[in-house]
Amino acid sequence: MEDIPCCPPDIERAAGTSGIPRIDPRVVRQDFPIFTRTYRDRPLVYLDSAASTQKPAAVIDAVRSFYEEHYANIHRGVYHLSQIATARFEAVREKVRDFIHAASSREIVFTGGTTDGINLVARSYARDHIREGDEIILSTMEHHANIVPWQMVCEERGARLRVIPMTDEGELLIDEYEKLFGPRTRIVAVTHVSNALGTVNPIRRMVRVAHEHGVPVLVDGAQSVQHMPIDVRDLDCDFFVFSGHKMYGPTGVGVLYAKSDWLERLPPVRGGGDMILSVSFEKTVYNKPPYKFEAGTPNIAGVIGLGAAIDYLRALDMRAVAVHEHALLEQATERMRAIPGVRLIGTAPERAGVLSFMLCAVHPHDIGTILDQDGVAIRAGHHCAQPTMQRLGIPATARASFGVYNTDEDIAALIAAVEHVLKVFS
Ligand code: 7TS
Repeated sequence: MEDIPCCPPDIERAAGTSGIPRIDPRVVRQDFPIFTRTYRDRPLVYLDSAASTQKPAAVIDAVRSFYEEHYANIHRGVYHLSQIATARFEAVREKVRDFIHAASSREIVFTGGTTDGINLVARSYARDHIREGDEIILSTMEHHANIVPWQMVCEERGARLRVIPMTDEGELLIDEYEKLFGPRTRIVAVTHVSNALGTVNPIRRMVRVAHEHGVPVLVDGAQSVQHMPIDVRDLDCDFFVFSGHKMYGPTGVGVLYAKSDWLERLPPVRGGGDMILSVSFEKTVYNKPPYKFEAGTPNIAGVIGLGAAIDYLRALDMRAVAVHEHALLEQATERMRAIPGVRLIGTAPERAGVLSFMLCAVHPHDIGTILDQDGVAIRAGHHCAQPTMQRLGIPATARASFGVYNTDEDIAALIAAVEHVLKVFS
């Protein structure tokens, strides 16, 4: 199998940047209608792509034209229009498979997003695999979406969480991770990239360790799939989840990838239409995967938009996306580090997409508010990662996060706005 490097420094080491097309964000911006508008009488400086990315015209148009020209419910119509809608919907399943290098499109389940995918796995897996006294391994840097569903399972089953510790810089302690495994460990659920710190975790290695103990791994790819090439077979994870809206697609749609034998073995958690082969009051026979997990009418137009987002990213080339965003992150990190009074939060050597920071004596919400007045949109808060904040002993951070459309000027605007905040509070 082609060995796909999975984080930007890997990509540069493996290929140089020679065979990789270069992204010109000024050209890319022209694909995004929102950047033709001004915001507070200036060009929009959008540095909150980790929360949600803006949408290219290709995605907006795909959704609109689907509704205008091809719309019908899927998997049920004998009429031509429904068959076209079904074919387009199923073509996206194959696109997703190809994008993340899954072995089969039967391993691709459409969900409502990352949160939905994690809840699905937690509930389905728990039914036959988690008992009283069992253990679930998570990391300190998980988003609440990869904590709370497991906590709910623990409450229901009498199981408990074991947490991988991390350094002050935001790196997981892999030796400590290895020590957490025991006879009661049932699953590992870990984020690929931290949304609060930007840390890229060594997933391949973590999966290898878990598999040596016979334990499956769920990877939260919400903050990785839009920043770097993903090869789920190379990662060898059992489950991989992500959201459409963070990768230039619509809201309300996402993907659960699972190795096919898991999808065969795991029970569905939502019952209804489409997930069955036959129903009687005596007995229901479930459909085969992935349909077994897709009860009811799905977000058909959302899936179509997700397909357009994948086409868009593929045309840019995910290696190019990784190199471009890595360069932005390096530049922003260096320039922020040079400002007295700035404290960077999350300084692991391998990072992607996110720059978290604090300014001495200024609450992150005040940073966010003043930056907004300067036309710079960032997020301030705990980023739905309260345990990460607790570990670092801070209430919140200000966070700039990057996408394919961000430019050097965006970084310059961020730096100028941060200097403005420091002046206001000096
Ligand atoms: N996991 C990670 C790592 C995330 O960053 C997020 C959302 C989720 C799960 C949940 O994704 P959803 O699409 O189901 O909501 N993260 C963020 C963020 O960083 N700012 O706003 C949402």
